Amino acid sequence: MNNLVRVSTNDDVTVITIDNPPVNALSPGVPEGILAAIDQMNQDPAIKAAVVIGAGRTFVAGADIKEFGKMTSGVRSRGSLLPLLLRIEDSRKPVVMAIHGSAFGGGLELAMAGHNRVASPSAQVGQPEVNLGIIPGAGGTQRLPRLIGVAKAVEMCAGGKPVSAREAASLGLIDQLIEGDLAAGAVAFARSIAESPVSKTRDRSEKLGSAAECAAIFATARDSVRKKQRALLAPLAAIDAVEAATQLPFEEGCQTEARLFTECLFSDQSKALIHVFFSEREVAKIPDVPKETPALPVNRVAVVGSGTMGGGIAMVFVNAGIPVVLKDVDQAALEMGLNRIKRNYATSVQRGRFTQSYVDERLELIKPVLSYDAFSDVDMAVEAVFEGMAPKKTVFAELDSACRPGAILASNTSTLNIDEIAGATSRPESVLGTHFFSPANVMRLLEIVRGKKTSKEVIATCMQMSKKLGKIGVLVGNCRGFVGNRMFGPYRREAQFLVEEGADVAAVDEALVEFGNAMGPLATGDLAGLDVGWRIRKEYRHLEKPGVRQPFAEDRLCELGRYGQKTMKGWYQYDENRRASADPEVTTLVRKWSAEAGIPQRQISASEIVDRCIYALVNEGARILEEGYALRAADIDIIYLNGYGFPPYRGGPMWHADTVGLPKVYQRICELQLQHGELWTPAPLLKRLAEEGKTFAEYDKQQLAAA
Ligand code: 3H9
Repeated sequence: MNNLVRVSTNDDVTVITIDNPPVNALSPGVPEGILAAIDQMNQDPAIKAAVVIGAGRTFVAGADIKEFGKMTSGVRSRGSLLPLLLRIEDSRKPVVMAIHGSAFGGGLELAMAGHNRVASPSAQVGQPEVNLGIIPGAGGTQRLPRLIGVAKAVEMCAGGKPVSAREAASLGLIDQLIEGDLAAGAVAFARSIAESPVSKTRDRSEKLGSAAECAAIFATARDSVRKKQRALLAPLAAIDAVEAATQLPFEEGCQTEARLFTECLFSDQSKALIHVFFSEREVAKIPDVPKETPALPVNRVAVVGSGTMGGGIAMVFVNAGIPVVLKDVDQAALEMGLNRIKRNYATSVQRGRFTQSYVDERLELIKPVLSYDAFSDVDMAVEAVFEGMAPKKTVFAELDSACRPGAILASNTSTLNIDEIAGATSRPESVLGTHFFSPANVMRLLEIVRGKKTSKEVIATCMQMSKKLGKIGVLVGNCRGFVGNRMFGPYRREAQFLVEEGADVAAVDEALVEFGNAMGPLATGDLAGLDVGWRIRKEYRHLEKPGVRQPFAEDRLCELGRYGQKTMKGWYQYDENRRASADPEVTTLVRKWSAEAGIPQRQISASEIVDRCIYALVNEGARILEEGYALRAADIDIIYLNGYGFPPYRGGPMWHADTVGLPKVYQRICELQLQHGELWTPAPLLKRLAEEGKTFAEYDKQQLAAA
């Protein structure tokens, strides 16, 4: 039909194959090609039915997301998928959709415009549009409730989670599961129904439910969205659109859906979430480490240190089926570590995440040891000992002699110089940082720290491995704190300054939670342990510039033994269930320390709190970018979204700054510099881009073109 859609015949059935790699997205030409093939089939008396199937690994992953950017920037007008699907549904002869891989978004909408659907048991179907800040825009919110009922349609459209083909079959969305050859099974199915009259989804109404039933479903769904998907526009719009299906004829329901789709598509939230979608895939691309770079095998791993981090890292590997040798210095430490791992798994079993037999198999894969004897055949060793240069160097020297030549030696340091650590070995090309985030078995981010001599093979191996481990690996350069923690420093510095200047502890956290962050900066400190930063600050005190203001409140709290949740006291006080409450003692202490330091006290607004904390991130991010420690602004965004609870619908700190407008951000930073001095010196790159009227996203594109 065209080069995106192929047509063949199998006796009396037309087979229409969508061939638009990598995921058969409905790019311009694909729906038109399918429709042309169906029109032709209807005119051919020898043909009784059609099967639509995807070439390669999947059916159709949805509309072409790249097209959305063209639509919002006016390059392309809104696609005409909806009327094309209506015409497919109008086919006089049955059209059977044969699904393998995924039928997502527009892919499921296409499938529902067919008269029947068959699927491989491993397939998945869903309306994940809300994850991109939009709603189904080609009749999905109108056809899905007609096929599976209102409650499940609301769940799928507003929640965005796919369902398995088996579940879809039990819901009535899939007519038959086909084991084995999908194309052959689909053709046989098409032949079996070829003589029956076609049934159009849009004409059905038996599953739409009564007004009273529907009212309760929509009220509960809206309530749940407001609680669980705080601040997101698309899930509420999706519910409105499904509600329209229950109140309006199909065509009018589609008009409501189209209006809501357009409103969502043009929102900042959607632009941010689409940026996140592409950036998550972009981070895997390293200009000087092409994807053909050979990766080394990682079939057996050792972890040194069975503390919270080491234990979590061991869980990450065994969860991916990779056996782990777990070493600690003595039996007591090792047992404590193993017990922590067992407790973590027990919680997962209680919560229904894992079965006991799965957990038993994972635990079998962990071999606890006290010596390096079992390290000789591991492919990679991850060090997760106490954060200090001296102990790390000792461990790396030991690893160097215990591990076979070529084995990768990785440090889980969160701040220390990876080249200095590599210097303790005879193989700096095999050394890099793998900075997992706590809890390692939960957090998705993995900062992969490239040392001066780290080989390309080692980088390629760890980038690929991160995907196998269920992590999102982001390559960063070797600067103090790497990318995430280097930016977190100024962010938490400002949070402390604000309290020292008179803001309430809770007001600082609340302003940032209201901004969308998962947690406020001070509560995060309490969770991570205030002593961690305190220890690091002590190690780096000699680098502080004399005369430049430094926060003192957290160090003083630590001096009083207030380390946060672990000591039941930090910025907040905690009960035995780790529930936080404001601690008047902290307010009194900070006011006293501030008075001694001569810091004037004042009322501080929520918007100042947000500006100071968020723009501190942006300014440091711009420096990191210019210095080349992050490959792209988008990489910084992905780090903040996956490691630091930054709200995805704001796209990450750098995208957020682009959305506000860099001239405005720059101007505010200049004001803060006037008020607070040199810590707020604008990053040169930010200044330049603001003056040129450019964005960080444009900078990324420029850099890519130059690479
Ligand atoms: C929609 O359908 C709206 C409708 O209601 C209609 C409105 C009118 N478009 O993820 P991967 C690219 S909205 C364009 O690494 P996997 C992706 O960027 C859409 N490109 O593979 C990557 O490119 P590159 C609703 C797409 O095997 C490559 O394909 N649908 C699209 O790990 C491989 O992707 C969704 O939200 C797309 N739709 O996972 C589903 N999808 O190699 C989005 C992927 O250059 N897609 N690409 O970096 C997915 O969830 C996953 O891609 C999928 C495969 C599970 C399908």
